[in-house]
Amino acid sequence: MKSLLSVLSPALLALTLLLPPGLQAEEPAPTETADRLPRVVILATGGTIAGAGAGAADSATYQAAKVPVEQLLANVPQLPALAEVRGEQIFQIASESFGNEQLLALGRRVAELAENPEVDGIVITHGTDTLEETAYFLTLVERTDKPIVLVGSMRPGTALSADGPLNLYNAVAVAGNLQSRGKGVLVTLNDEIHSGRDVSKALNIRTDAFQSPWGPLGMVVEGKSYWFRLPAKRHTLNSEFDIRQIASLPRVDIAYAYGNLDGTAYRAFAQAGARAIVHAGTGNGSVAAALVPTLQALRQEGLQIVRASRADRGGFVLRNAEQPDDKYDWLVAHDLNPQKARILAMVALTRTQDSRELQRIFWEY
Ligand code: DAS
Repeated sequence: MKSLLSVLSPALLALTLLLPPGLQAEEPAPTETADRLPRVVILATGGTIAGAGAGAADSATYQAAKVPVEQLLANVPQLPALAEVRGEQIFQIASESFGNEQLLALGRRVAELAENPEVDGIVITHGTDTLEETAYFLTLVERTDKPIVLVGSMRPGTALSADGPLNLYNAVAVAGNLQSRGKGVLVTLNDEIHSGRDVSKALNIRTDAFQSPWGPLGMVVEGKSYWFRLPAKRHTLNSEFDIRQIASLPRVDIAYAYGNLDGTAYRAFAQAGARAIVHAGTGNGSVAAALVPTLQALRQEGLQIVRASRADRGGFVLRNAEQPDDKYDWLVAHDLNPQKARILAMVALTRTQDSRELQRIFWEY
């Protein structure tokens, strides 16, 4: 059924939006475009959402990356009512096996689809383990305002109360919704809409696994989106990075801090060719006194040192607080968790080696 909005002329529609909230016409339907269903492409990469277990009670024992994209679409027969959807199987892997080459290949395909005037939105089905890293990478490098929505699931489709089909339905609804445009790369799971920048997998065996330290952007219920926040950091069309200009990504590693830590891992990463090391520090990204000389030496050799925090449930690493970052020429990851800091460091290093420029980038993205 077409709602009132779909027959309103744009001028009249604009007029209704000027009315006080109580008098506005009803909220735009979830997937309505001017005169047709939206066209959404689903890029399938694998993961649990494409997983299969031996029996319905096997909600945690299964094999990821088994079900092809055609079957994923067939398992949600309600999709054609939301959008004209078609699927592409770009990979079939568990996402813990994503490497830089997968990020680049996926990013290039997304950019091609986003440039296609016949495509209104893109959904990426993805394993949950590194979904947050892919989502942030695409946030940084996709120069489009079209919705790009990543979706996964915590249970395989063969399990009782599988969460994948409804997650996929919601992802297509969000990707086809005009209101989703310009809000950056999005992640939908468990009825929530998260920013691809903020969200991370906070729990490893529950359907409410994905959380954002600053909260979700909104919710999607029965295919309708409800927005409550907007991203505050630069993304997509407002980014200075572009996947079409990135031929390769430099090596950046993460060293996890704990009591009794020494410089072994850092020197090994440097030996392996790392251009930056993210220090997943205790508390405010703290660096043990015994480790400082190693990090200073590595900085002298040209590596960038990025202080992040292993305490990544919200908050941010303060520059020049307990560590003299200006004196040591170190960077701070701001509120990014270590794995997201690594993604930004890789992308930023494709553009600049200058510490001040790199720190600006960490403040802005
Ligand atoms: N191994 C996990 C992955 O592919 C399965 C999942 O949770 O999606 O990320």
